[in-house]
Formats: sequence, structure tokens, C-alpha cells
Amino acid sequence: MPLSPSELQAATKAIGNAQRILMVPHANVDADGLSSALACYSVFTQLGKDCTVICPDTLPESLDFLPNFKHLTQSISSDQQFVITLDTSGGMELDTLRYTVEENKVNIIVTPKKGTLKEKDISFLSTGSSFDLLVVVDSAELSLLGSFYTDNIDLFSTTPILNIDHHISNTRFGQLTLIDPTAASATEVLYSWFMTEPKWKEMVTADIATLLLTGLITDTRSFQNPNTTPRSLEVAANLLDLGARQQEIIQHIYKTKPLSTLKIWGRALNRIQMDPDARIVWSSVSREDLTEMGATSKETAGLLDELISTIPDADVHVLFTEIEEGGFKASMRSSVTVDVNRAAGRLFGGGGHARAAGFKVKQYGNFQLKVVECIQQLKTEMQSQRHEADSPERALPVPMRTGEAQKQAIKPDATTGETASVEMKKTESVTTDIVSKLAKP
Ligand SMILES: [Mn+2]
Repeated sequence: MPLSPSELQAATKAIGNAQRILMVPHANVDADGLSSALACYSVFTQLGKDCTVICPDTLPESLDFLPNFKHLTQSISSDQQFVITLDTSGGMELDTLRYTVEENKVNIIVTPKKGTLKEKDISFLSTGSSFDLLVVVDSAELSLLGSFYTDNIDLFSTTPILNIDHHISNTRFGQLTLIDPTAASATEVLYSWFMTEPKWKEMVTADIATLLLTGLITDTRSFQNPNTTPRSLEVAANLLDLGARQQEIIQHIYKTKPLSTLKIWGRALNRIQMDPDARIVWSSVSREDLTEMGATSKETAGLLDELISTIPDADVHVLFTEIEEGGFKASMRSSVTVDVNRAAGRLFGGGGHARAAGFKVKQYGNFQLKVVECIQQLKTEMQSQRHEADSPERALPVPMRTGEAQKQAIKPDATTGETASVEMKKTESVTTDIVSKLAKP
């Protein structure tokens, strides 16, 4: 069982004891991260908690259909909170509470309806931090929270953290963890947790079920990716029973794209190139393309998936995108025969994971020429990796199914400053063993 009963109990207890809870997903936020944060918000609010839910980016308009989206906030005032408490056990009933401002003074005026208020009934509490628990979701490490983390380092170092995730690369930061690398999405982890608590189970409304299903649908690409397990399908079925609005999710996630996005995708798909002998497929989006189509480089998110489903029969897929800050980024995915993390590191000082990695290039003359040069370097590297694989003393590869199914559900990697990490799921029992071994700290 990936989530231990003691971990689940500890997490539930922490929520029970907390009063002011902050929820935050990774920067370059995706649907799983945002849905997870909003699902926590929705459940903990019902438990009477004072909740703050953060979107550490500009709010993604495409996800504004998510229930409770309007409660997302982009920053916090991490300042002190000073609480003045009136003890009403002596029979005092409150009529009004107001304040007046004088020069250098704020007067808080309490008018009792019944009884009297004495000095001894008043107490003060100063909290160092505005929150007593931080819930970090769908993030393999704290640095993935981006500037929200670096701007609030004090908060993160003084407040207990509950780390809820499904990335195998999770560094197990925080005092409390709920990490299940066999789960297809962070929302699947949340579902397992919520269902273990009889009281919480009751609170999973159709809205919350919709949030949980959104994460599951997007992280499995509608159950197309091999991270889809029997368990994910079972969870999805249960969520539908609970009223999750699957059609609404599909409509918003897959069928609604801004015109600029469609145009830039069209341009990139039109420009696909392939070397069938080397088994590499690539495309590129230049700064001129972006300007011409009125698109931003962020709109190429998801395009690599499209490239892979357009031409699945290759070992490496690469998308080169010039970025607004200068330079270009390359995102790569690979089949099990090529380790793109090694390739990115060796050739370009990038990195990521074996099946998904990326790199950035800052200095170059002509973008298209540089792309051709990178492809040449990658081909040479792929060849040498295959050569190593053919030699008998090679370390055992991770056994997996062949063909398209072997591609992991992977997002652009963290090292290139894009969205989070590898989401490696079991595809066969033998893979599960490796996954659980790797998952140990
Ligand atoms: Mn995820």
C-alpha cells in the first residue's frame, strides 16, 4: 500500500489541529496542481478551517471553469497576525464590534448586548506566521514553487509542511508526507486520503469530484498515457458516481483553445521534421512565429504531446521554442531506448529525467541553423547510447512495454524552469517493484 495508515492519520490529525491553512501547487501551474489545491481548499473550508489557496502564476484562464477558481490568490501577506479574544463564558453577548481611528491610535469598540465585559475577559495572541500549516501539492520539490517559495522562505522554514504528491522524484520535503508514485495524479492521492476519513468522504461534493477528476484526466491525457492504472480507472468511475462533470472537463481542457494557440500549434505541426533512420522527430517555434500568431511561448505547452501522437514511431521527440526572455528552450521525450536526461546533460548542460528532459540555449546566431546543429548532436548521442546498450555488460534497463505505450506521462522538466517532473507509473508488476524501491528516501 503506497500510503501508509500512519502517514494518512498524521496528515488528517495535522489538518484537524490547524486553523489557518495555506494550499499551494507548483509554478507553471497545470490542471492537476491547481485542482489538487482547490480540492483541499474545498474540503478544509467545510471543516471550518481558514484557508488560503495560491496560484503561483498568472491565473490560467483556460482553467477558470474549475470550482472555487475565484478563491485563488496570487500572493499572501506573510505578516504577523494579532488576535484579540473576548471570553464570553461569563454570559456576555456581543451586540456590535467597531473601530475608530485617532491620530496614532486605533480604538476597538465592543458593545455588549447582554452582560458586561471585564478586563480579565480579554486575551491576546500574536502568531509569528499567518498560517499554521502549509499544504504543498503536486510538487516534487519546494524550488518548483518558484518565486512564491523564494519570496516566502521564512514562512516555509517556520511552518509545518504537508507534502502531497505522486512524482517519483519527490524529495520528501516537509514534516508530513502523502506521496504515492503509483498514483496517476496528485488528485488520485487526495482521493485515497479523503476516502479513508468517513467524515470527509461525505464532504466530497460534485464540485470536489470534478476537481479530482480534472487532475486525473489531464495527467493521464484522458487515460491515454501508460501511467493509467486499473486503480486510476476505478477512481475515475467512483468520481463520476459522486457527480464529477466529465464532459465539462473535456470541453474546457481539450476542446477550447484560443485562436493564437491553434495557430501556433498549426505552424509547429506544419514544420515537423523527421529522420526515420535515427528515429528522431522535431519541430520548432521561433520568436517571429509567436509574434506573427499573436501567441506566447507558454502556449506551446502540450504541443510536444501533440507531436508524439502525430508521429509516435520515434525514439526521441524534441520541440524547440524561442522564449521571450531571450534564447530558446528544448523539451525532449524519449522511448526507453534513449536516456534524454543524459543527452541533455552531456551535450547542453540541461537535465530532467530519463524519459523527459530539456535544456536551454542562450547564445546563437540563427535559430533554425542552431536547431539543425542540436539535432545532429542528439543523433550522435543516440547512436552512442544504442551502442552502449548493445554491449553485454550494460546495466539492466527498466523493463517496460514497447512501442508508444512505453512513453511515460511526462511534463516538461523542472531543470528548464518549465512545469514539473516525471510521473512514472507502473505498467507491469516488475516496474512497480522498481518504482517502490526508488520511492524509498
Ligand atoms: Mn500531477
